[in-house]
Amino acid sequence: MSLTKSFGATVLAVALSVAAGAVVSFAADPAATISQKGRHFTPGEVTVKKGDMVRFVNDDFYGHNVYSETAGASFDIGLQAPGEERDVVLEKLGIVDVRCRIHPRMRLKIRVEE
Ligand SMILES: [Cu+2]
Repeated sequence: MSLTKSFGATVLAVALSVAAGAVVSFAADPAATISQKGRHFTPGEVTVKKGDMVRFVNDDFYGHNVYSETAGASFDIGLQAPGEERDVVLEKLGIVDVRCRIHPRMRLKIRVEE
């Protein structure tokens, strides 16, 4: 039961980040799906349209914490257990640098176009 509570708290944290600018949707289909596997983002670079949803899937056997500190497009999806999916909607044009708090070498570049 504690696992369920922990997950709920993470979902709440993601929901709260909506107010800070990173919008999360649970209904739409993603424009791109990024896998986290072998401590790499796959693909390592992707282009989406403004307002598109990007889905992060943890295909590893350990946790990741995907985030971005790119100005105007910052988000933090929190600790993501193996098998979990998290969605982020990107509204700011330009390059979004995405990383993992646990594995600093993980790098993903998202290009957001009009
Ligand atoms: Cu990681």
